Amino acid sequence: QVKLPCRRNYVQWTNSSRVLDRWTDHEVLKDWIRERIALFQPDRVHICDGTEKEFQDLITLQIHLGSMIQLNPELRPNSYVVRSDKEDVARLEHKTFICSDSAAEAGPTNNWQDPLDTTNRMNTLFENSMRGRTMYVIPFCMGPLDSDMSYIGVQITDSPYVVTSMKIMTRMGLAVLQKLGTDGDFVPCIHSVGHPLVRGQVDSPWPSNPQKQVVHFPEQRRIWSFGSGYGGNALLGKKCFALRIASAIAREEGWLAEHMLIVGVTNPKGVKKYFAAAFPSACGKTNLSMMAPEIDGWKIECVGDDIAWMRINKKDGRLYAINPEAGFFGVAPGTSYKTNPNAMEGIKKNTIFTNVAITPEGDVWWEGMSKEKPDRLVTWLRTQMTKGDIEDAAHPNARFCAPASQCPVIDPNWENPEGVPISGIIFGGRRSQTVPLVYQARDWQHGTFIGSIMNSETTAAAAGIRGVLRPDPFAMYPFCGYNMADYFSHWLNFASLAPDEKLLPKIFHVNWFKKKSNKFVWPGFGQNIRVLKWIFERTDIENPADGSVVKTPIGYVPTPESIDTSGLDITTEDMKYLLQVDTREWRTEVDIYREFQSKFSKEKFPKRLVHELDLLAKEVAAP
Ligand code: GTP
Ligand code: SPV
Ligand code: MN
Repeated sequence: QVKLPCRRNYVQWTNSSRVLDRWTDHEVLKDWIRERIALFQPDRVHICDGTEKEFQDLITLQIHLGSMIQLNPELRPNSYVVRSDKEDVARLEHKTFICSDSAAEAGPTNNWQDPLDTTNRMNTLFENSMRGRTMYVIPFCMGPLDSDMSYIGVQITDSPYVVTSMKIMTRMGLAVLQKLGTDGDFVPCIHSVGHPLVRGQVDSPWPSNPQKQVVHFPEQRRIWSFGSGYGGNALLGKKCFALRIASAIAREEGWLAEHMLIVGVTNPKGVKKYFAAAFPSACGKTNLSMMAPEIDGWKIECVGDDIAWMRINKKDGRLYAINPEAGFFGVAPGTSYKTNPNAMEGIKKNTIFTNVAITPEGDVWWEGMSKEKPDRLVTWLRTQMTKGDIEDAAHPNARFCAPASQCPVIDPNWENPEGVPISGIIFGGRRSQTVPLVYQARDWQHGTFIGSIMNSETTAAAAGIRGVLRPDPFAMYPFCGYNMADYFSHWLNFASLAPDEKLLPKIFHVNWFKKKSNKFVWPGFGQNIRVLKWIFERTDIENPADGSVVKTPIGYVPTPESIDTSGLDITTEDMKYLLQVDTREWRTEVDIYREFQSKFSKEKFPKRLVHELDLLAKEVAAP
């Protein structure tokens, strides 16, 4: 039945009686799949068609394997919990590599390895790595199927958890094979949990391998990931493709692939504008993108919560953005009906939860979900706890994975093949000190500088210590697929792609996380609309120096009166604190930025950003 050049003769086709040839006439794709089968030696091969039946079959399989638990269908229909291995809970930045031809092309912010050595090493790791397992082939499209801005990938994986997650996070299956045709381009993505099974061996509920690594070849546009099953390491369409590989493609083709949410904001007069915002991992993108605004008359609609692909539209010369994803892979802890009601509504059904706690009723729980803790629960580490001693019930990077279409405030244009026009770009970070609630850049170059000097306190989204300040320019430090000096130049030069710089979005910076006595001063969440309102109105003003702003060394900061705080319980003193620019603190900042800039080669690093830093240093210098 199977005419594949495999060493083993019992490759079965469980998905369909048809063989590879009947699935596609794409010879390059078929050759690639055949080579992978020969290397990985899976017991079965399954080409994913993307149907609901296939999804349900794979869910049933995971339940049977003991790796997935079905939640109470009356409380949370078609929803499941998966608990990972203790060592496999977040992105692994020190095991993520950019294998460009030279180390200089990867740049000082990436881990580089020689592409040839790495290919050889990965070939050895992957040899026979799928023995005893099914190899799934997932054709997927990043972006709406009918968009010129979309790109196709094909992921091979031996994890049914990955397949069901990819079904939620991307457009996948037969429709993508059709779009690919006989010679369409695709990014080949390979993933194995690296845990082959011998006959009779009982599988682990979360198979993985200690030799975890996530490897990117930007020139060849391919991705290899081994050993980890966690989201960012295993759902290769997301950070690996849509950011690391796509950023390299975008640089070549003159567009932008960014770690940004996309949100539609409508004012009480009915005027609507879209904004894109880059905050580092676990710093508030999902929350801002679907926020329930706390001032009357304003409306928020969500286009995307994590990644934006943006290019200049030839028709009107403005910057347009699409969300390449089809689902949300969001941080669960802290998500509640108080902080993010739209996320809570959007995960009521058809959701896969990872590393959350389970209540006796068969529902989920995590820290911050409700004021009252449940009487009893089973933690993500599978231990029983009772009310008094409930602690670390969910992992701080526990996630929900839900279709975007279920979000009650999903934007009517979220799948528009042309994307949505962007009026403002907002940078932000987690800064307990120094950085004001909001400020505006003077122009595109200054805005690029503001993106380039972002620093943020580390979170649970990546393995390692939390709460340490580190550079995260454009929230892209872990995701830029090439030298960040070139990335900055790309941003600077991008202005010349617009027919007129005036058509480009205005650039802002926000910080929801400023602290006093170890407590957040700004209420955040739905109250962030007050800052969005100021930003919204600022985008109508052609010259940022006009209007009620204070010109400061870092840019234009709102006067305290120009932020609408009506009905908000916040003191004038706190507002002053949130908006202050303390030159002494900024002198320390300047030192941090200098140190960061010094990591790059002088020839590569854009002079315009050195100039901006010199300017800032001069303005904040001690009198
Ligand atoms: P990734 O998916 O990792 O890229 O993260 P994200 O940027 O989408 O972060 P998300 O919105 O999931 O927020 C992460 C954490 O920050 C959650 O625990 C939120 O509850 C918390 N958070 C979000 N917005 C705010 C805010 O305005 N104020 C405060 N204090 N916390 C917030
Ligand atoms: C992030 O870490 O920025 C995420 C989650 O959005 S992951 O998919 O793991 O990258
Ligand atoms: Mn992210």
